[in-house]
Amino acid sequence: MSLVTGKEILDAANVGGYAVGAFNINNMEIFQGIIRAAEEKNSPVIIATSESAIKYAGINYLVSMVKTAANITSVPIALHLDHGKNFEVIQKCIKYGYTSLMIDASHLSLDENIEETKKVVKTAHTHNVSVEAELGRLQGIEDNVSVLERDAILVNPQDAKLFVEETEIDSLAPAIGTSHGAFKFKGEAELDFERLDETKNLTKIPLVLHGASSVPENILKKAAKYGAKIPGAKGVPTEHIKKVIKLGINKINIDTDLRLAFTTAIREVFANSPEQFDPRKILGPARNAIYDVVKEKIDILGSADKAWEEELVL
Ligand code: TD4
Ligand code: CA
Ligand code: ZN
Repeated sequence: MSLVTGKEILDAANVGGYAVGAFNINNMEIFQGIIRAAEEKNSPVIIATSESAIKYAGINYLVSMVKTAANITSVPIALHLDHGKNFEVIQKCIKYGYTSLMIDASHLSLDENIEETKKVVKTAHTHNVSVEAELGRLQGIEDNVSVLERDAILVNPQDAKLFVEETEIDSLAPAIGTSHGAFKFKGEAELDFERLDETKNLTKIPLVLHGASSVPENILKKAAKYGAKIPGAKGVPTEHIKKVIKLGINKINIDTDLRLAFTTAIREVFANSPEQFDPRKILGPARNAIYDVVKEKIDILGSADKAWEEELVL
């Protein structure tokens, strides 16, 4: 089938009460690992590329790779621009056939964020491209953060309602205490579930959780065994992920867990087989590690067997 829109995938998830993984890619092996897992689990999948991923791999290579997979696979795939900040990159993605994009103007004031997001929605929707936007800052809420600070960092549910009505976005990423990367929490992993619940009740649209990697203990252990030095790493516990999905999150963004799995597998090969220099013998196991992680995520998110039938392009 051809690429599907982000909206098609996320509206179905919203109705069905599950979430779909948005997995970031930078190269072919990461991508193939994800697709193989989605096929194995018969799950829809969102392939995310950041602006820096596009810079690294080249938009032509990324788009051809993802469209090729879509043509030969039976699972629905959306190609998504993650954290689009530059209007030229956004326009380029639309031109190249992306089916979903995020406009990240959450660092601006609410009014400016609305203006910027509206502008993107207008062009994107003309081309049948879905739009995600963000409210609040991706930052942890430590115990000592005051109520005032919390209000400044996290999503305001009333603002979210206004924002969704004004902009006509297809999905919203509300900040509820997660952050990007491997160091999300200093103490307990704390998320603001109440704000999430209120935001869902007031907006009803598909919601997105950024910074959703779990930074699994077993992978950290293995990485450390083979020489990694990433002390203090901590992610979002799986129980929290299950809870936010119950409260209305329909898209779960995962990058860090893929990076950790991929590079840990490479470390293992180098440590155990220092004579090895065939890239396929090094990146093959890394691709398998991506497959394992994504399969596990799909089970947690509840998107297994949610792929729908469409005729194959022959
Ligand atoms: O949106 N994302 C992925 C962000 C990756 C962007 O990084 P580059 O600019 O270096 O490509 C997430 O929300 C992922 O969250 P995670 O918990 O996996 O870090
Ligand atoms: Ca932002
Ligand atoms: Zn993000």
